[in-house]
Amino acid sequence: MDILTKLERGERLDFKEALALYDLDLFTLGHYASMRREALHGKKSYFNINRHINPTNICKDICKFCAFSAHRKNPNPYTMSHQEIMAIVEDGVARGVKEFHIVSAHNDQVDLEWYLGIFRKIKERFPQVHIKALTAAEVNFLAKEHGLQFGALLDLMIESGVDSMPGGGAEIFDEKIRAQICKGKVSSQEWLEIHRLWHQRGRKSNATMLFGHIEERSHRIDHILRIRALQDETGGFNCFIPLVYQTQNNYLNVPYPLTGQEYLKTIAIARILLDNIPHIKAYWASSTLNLALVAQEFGADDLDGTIEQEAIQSAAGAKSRNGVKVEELVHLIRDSGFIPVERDSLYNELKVWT
Ligand code: V47
Repeated sequence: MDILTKLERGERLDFKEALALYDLDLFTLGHYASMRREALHGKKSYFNINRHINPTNICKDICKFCAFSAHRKNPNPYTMSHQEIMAIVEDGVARGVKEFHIVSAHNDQVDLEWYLGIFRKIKERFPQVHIKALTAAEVNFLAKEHGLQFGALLDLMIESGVDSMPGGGAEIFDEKIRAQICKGKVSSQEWLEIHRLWHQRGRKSNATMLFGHIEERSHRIDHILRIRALQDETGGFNCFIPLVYQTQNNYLNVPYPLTGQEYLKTIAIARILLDNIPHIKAYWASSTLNLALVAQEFGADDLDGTIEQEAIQSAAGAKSRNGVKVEELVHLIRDSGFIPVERDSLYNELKVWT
């Protein structure tokens, strides 16, 4: 059976068929991705009112793509005190922030209690807020640094107040590419195992893919299919997030950024292949807001949120440092023909903005 017939029938594609999707023209891909998006979500586009906090940039690992961690190209190491973090949280909650997205570097100069105490203090003061924290790369680092099994650390995170896990640290699962861009960091197998264990605890998480650097299309397909396989097993992923590699201030020499066309094709292919993951996020901090809005026509149904302070993409060149105002995000979603739906971190609908 040819691929178009399979797409028409909504059937699952294998690796070879999935790779061949890239040879279809953008609008054909957009058509099939939109069919899936609309069947799941209609014209709704989700966002949340969130605040990113990056409590430290001191990192034991050196990923070649990273401009956030304190290294020779970015020599400004910092580690926030719990007091500083709580001041940000107090201010955010007072203005309506409902989710704190907390991602750090792999800091061996602070103890485990410094990491976990952040969550406990936030939850003691504001039990209602959602904490999305610690990527699988951080979990891997902390577990090894402090002699814990992954499961034991995940239990400590839950006891301390972490609600869900962000999707970072996945990068590209292909082991050869991984060895070139982030040698020594969490392996692909470990990343998947940490999310498996998290899902087995009844918790939700996201999955990212960093692309537009030295990987090939086949590596992206391999990555997406490994996520699909784990989702078949656990059902614990809420959303998939293709992150566009930002080219500045890091050690990967990639002269040209990814094209808009390649981004949209990848969003559409992810929507088509991931028949078991409810949401595809166009993370505007890495794609630009403009392209994220277009991505709504190619399968994306989630635009992340207001973010307020973005440090990882912007360190590498993205224009996302100051987040986006909720009114602007709503206006942009509405004016691009979609329905802005404020969601909580687990995708329960909070408010349809009119
Ligand atoms: O894993 C680092 C990426 C990720 C660069 O779960 C870069 O909702 C582009 O976890 N160019 C961390 N990307 C961010 C993360 C995240 C972000 C948004 C939403 C969610 C979610 C999670 O940032 C890392 C890495 O892939 N990153 N450097 C760069 N130069």
